[in-house]
Amino acid sequence: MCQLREKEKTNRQLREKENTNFLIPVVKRKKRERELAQPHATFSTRKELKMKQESAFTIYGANQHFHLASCNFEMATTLSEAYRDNPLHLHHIIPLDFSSIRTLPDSHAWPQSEDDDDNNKDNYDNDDGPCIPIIDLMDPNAIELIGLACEQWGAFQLKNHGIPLNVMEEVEEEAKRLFNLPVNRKLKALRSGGGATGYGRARISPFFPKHMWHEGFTIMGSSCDDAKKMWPNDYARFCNTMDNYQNQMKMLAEKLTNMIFNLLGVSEEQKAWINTFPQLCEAVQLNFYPCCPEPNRAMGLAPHTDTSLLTILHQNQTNGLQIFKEGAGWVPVHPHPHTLVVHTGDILHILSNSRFRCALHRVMVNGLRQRYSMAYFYGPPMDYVLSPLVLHSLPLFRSLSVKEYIGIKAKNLGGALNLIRMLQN
Ligand SMILES: O=C(O)CCC(=O)C(=O)O
Repeated sequence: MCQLREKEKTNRQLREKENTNFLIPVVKRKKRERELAQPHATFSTRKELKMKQESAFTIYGANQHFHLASCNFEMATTLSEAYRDNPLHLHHIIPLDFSSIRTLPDSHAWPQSEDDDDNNKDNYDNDDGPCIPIIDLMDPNAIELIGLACEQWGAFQLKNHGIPLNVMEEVEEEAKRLFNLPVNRKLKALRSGGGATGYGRARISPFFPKHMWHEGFTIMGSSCDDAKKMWPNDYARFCNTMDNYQNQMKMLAEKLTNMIFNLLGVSEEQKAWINTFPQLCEAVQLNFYPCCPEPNRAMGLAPHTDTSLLTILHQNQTNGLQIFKEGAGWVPVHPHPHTLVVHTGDILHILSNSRFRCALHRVMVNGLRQRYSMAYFYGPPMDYVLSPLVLHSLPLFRSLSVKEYIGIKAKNLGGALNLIRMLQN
């Protein structure tokens, strides 16, 4: 009996650790939840208020935040399946027309979090303090350095990665071309309520009480159908650029995965899926953070971890990305020319039996500069069974397919990792 209680206690502690809401501590959060539950506190217009009342979402209980970003056509279908019972309301899909906004609407004004009391949002681009490692892929010790960065941070910056400069310049240019389109053109490629691809707010939007200062565009497989809707006569440039970017990123992701798996001691058989194209889960996410009239009260992208195995991110030369590090708070990831950011996602966290962190990250916005980022999400096929690959201790997670894990995340919002965590002996 005692042992059982001890087990329950350990599990509870583990869950609590994992469930830490990095945005707002519990007591404060409860108070804010009550405040935010007042519709007028969140939504400025009657229409928005009505939408909120109609919405079936209960967003205030969300603990660990995540990003449902991954995969190709099959994945898009699965995500739609996962959301069929909870289709998003239009106000969680259609972004604000930022070009016409001069003041921060209440719907986009975020409460200050306690983490920011120490590490003030004002200082998010200050240069002092810790920062994620910058690793040279040509360094003879690159594998060890990457392993260390994944253990300590769940993220690193990568230089000499081999992605040609023109590929990065072109994808940035096309992302700018897309987000600079008039709203009515972008809305032609609007994501559907249960859909995963196209133009819209961040897919994590319903899990937060406030809206983000952000527009996104998600690609899984070919982007041509959506591109044709926005540029009926001139879509090829966009599609080709996105295909090229995706292919280049895939090669890099494969290389990094091989390196990481070698470091973990994963067998050839266990990593055979790496070459199973086209069933891989991969996606490109274009992000735009317009200049904001009150950047300190707004949030570009709320804290989340990626579902992927690895995420590779190109950011334009505008600050904003931050990674949460225990003991240090929110740490800025300053852009360096020709350098990519790599995050480890939930899947690598599971496969490494918690050895590697999944980086909790968010994006702050800027009063003067627009930020663009292009994320590539990479992971094993949908039917791949996730379970810790190399065990020096008991497995911390039960086995389940990628598809099942995505379903758990979709239905339970946060805390998905806790739901697959095994009891400790
Ligand atoms: O814009 C960024 O730097 C972060 C993007 C991101 O986290 C995402 O797309 O999931």
